[in-house]
Amino acid sequence: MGKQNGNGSKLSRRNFVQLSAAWAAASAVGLDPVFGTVKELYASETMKPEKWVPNICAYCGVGCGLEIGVNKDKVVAVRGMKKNPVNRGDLCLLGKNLPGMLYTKDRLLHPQVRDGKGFKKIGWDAATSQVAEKIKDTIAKHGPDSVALYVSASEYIEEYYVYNKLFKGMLGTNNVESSARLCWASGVVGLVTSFGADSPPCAVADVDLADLFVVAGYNMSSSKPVLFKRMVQARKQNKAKMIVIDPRKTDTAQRADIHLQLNPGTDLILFNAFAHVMLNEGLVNEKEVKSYANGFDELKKHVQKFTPDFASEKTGLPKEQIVEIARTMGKSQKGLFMWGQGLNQSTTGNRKANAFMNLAFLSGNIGKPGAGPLAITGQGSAMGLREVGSLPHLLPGFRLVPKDNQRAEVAKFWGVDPAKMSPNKGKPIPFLLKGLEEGKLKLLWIIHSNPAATFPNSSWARNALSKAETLIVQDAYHPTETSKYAHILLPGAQWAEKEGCLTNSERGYTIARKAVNAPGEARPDMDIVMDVARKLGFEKQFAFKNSEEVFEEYKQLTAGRPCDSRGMTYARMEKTPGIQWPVPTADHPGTPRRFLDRKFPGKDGKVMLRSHDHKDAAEMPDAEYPLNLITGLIAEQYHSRTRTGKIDKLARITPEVFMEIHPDDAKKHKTTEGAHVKVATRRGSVKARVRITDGITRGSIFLPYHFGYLSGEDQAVNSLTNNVFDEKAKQPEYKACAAKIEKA
Ligand SMILES: Nc1nc2c(c(=O)[nH]1)N[C@H]1C(S)=C(S)[C@@H](COP(=O)(O)OP(=O)(O)OC[C@H]3O[C@@H](n4cnc5c(=O)[nH]c(N)nc54)[C@H](O)[C@@H]3O)O[C@H]1N2
Ligand SMILES: Nc1nc2c(c(=O)[nH]1)N[C@H]1C(S)=C(S)[C@@H](COP(=O)(O)OP(=O)(O)OC[C@H]3O[C@@H](n4cnc5c(=O)[nH]c(N)nc54)[C@H](O)[C@@H]3O)O[C@H]1N2
Ligand code: SF4
Ligand SMILES: [Mo]
Repeated sequence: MGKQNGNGSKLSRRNFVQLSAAWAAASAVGLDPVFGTVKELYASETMKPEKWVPNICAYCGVGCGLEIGVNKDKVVAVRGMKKNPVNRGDLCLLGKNLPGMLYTKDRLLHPQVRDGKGFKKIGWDAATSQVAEKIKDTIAKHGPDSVALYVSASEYIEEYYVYNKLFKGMLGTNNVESSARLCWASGVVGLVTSFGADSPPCAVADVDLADLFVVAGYNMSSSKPVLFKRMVQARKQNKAKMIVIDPRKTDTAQRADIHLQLNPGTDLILFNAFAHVMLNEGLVNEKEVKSYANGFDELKKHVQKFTPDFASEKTGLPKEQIVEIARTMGKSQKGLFMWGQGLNQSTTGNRKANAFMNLAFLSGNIGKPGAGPLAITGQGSAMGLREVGSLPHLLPGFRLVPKDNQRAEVAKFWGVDPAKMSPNKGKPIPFLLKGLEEGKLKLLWIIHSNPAATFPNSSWARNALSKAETLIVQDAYHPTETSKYAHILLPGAQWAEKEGCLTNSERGYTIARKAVNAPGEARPDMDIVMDVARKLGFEKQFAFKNSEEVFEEYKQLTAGRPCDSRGMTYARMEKTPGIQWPVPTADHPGTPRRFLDRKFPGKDGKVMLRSHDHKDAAEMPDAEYPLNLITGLIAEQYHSRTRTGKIDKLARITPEVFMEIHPDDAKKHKTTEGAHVKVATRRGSVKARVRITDGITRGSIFLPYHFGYLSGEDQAVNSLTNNVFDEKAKQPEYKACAAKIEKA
């Protein structure tokens, strides 16, 4: 394991080179993202803070509470918040290095408009007037659905509320889309179709109780380090088993008791084979399962063809191992089933999520503490945005756009004519971009997202963005891969510079207090949108003086809904972080776990066992493109690197795109460790440095996806990926396409 020991000295470039070499040698991620001890990499304090301000990490869905150390209006330190029940004072490499993202040379400081090939500064009044006018004119000419908003899954509840109130309530279009689409859409559709509603049942504290962790397509040690560390510690105490299912021997897999290094894309076959063994060997309590689940007989019949022999042939795993693990699952009393993008980012991601949850249902691991499917979403606010309705089919309080009565409730609350609120769902981002390409969508306003870097087949996405009649980009930085295409650029305040609250993946509330003023003229995203709303004539509906007033209005709309949050206030969030909805009254303690009575939101109060067939990825390796390309994250970078890419000590660890390849394939393709190669697919090509490792299955290569074309035209990893999407959820298939390698 690539554990490094800090010796307190400053890391020189040479040390970094050594670090990088150690990193490479430890196959996947050698810097020990979980128990990392290179002091310099974790040190955040640059000056003694005068005060500490409660906030939350800007990155992943674990949602670690933290305190921001401030001195003279500058963030000089962060520390984990001890009283936050999720992280209990801990922070990972990314969390510890948050302050570095604020003070970069490329912060967007002023509103700007396109001026020839460049941009020129304008004042806020002119900028928001222009945005309002463009929206008004476009809707007058082409109707409400000719405009759209694309936001992130990392914003505050209040921001989402304001966005949705304006677009869905006042402007009459449900085109409010979010990057949650790229992130967890298949998993959420899986939850909805397995449980009958969007209902994550478990709590993070369940990891302290479990006797079995099944981790599928999830590189948790790098993507959720604080949670994974807690799992590793709990496992030791409870003598729990950890099974990791991943075609790569990731750092996570290396720490597991059993690593199932399956052939990519074959998970559904494996899960159905587990069900086959459990059902045929009498490991399932049929009467009990039927009392809370529908679809039992159908599934039993369906999985008969998924014999261990058949699964072994398809997955490449030994038959005996498949049988043994099915038995372990069947016998487990407290099994936690956790999954990530290795299942979701697929054209059949929703099916894989269903088939994975079947295993929890069949083994009785549901409706009790320490057991069940624990879905920790990718971005920090993916849960919150769903509650507030920040997707094209949703309205606040998990209400559904097409449901007349639910739409009418919201219309009444907002004081608008129900006929003005559109009954048609808005469009997911693949269709919004297609709309731009075809000239049907005229105006796109992007807040807090960088699709020109993160969307699959990014050359196509860039071309679509370039076709917009009006593209408004609201970001904390400029240039980004996306901002280049903007007509209007709006500077957003970011983490530490604004106030709001969010709920993390376990439905827990945390407040983010403003710690410092934003640089230049940057302003909170919510304030910018409200200014535009008021200029569009909705002064009365957007008379909020601050985010707390917005929250107070939003929470009234949760009355009687699954996410009832009327018992929450800012003061309560600050005093007791992590209270989980439903929390209907001020004296309600919150709800750590749901469905302990095994009464579910689905038909007859039951969950659904779903019978699915396997389908190959849209593009499989062939004679011309013989390799399967997997993309994913690395521990020290976050998404498109607009933030972590500028923190020198993080950026230097992995300065360029690398490619993991199996020794046998390296030989076959006549390449060597450290060489540069050209990785090509039917859509584009990228230059990558070769890392030879037996940690990846033969026939596949792996590239980290964080690099966009601003890192170099030949570094844009998403110019390779395939713009095909989950059949239901429309999440991209980032984990599989056909590739070849050539001499660079
Ligand atoms: N450091 C860091 N942390 C992050 C982020 C970040 O950018 N950087 N982003 C956050 C966000 S938004 C998200 S969504 C999460 C993502 O977190 P993860 O889901 O953990 O990350 P990925 O690397 O996308 O994919 C997980 C694993 O799926 C495996 N995989 C690929 N194909 C298959 C397959 O066919 N079957 C199986 N079983 N596995 C497969 C890959 O090898 C990879 O190890 O991380 C969050 N945390
Ligand atoms: N090939 C491949 N591609 C992938 C993935 C993969 O596994 N493989 N994973 C996908 C996943 S899981 C995800 S979640 C997406 C992420 O995709 P994106 O959401 O597009 O990625 P980010 O880099 O997080 O973009 C956030 C943008 O908002 C800006 N920003 C940060 N804070 C603020 C703020 O407070 N206000 C404003 N206005 N702007 C702000 C940042 O500078 C940045 O430009 O990428 C996806 N892309
Ligand atoms: S685990 Fe996630 S939320 Fe916690 S500090 Fe790390 S990136 Fe932030
Ligand atoms: Mo994500």
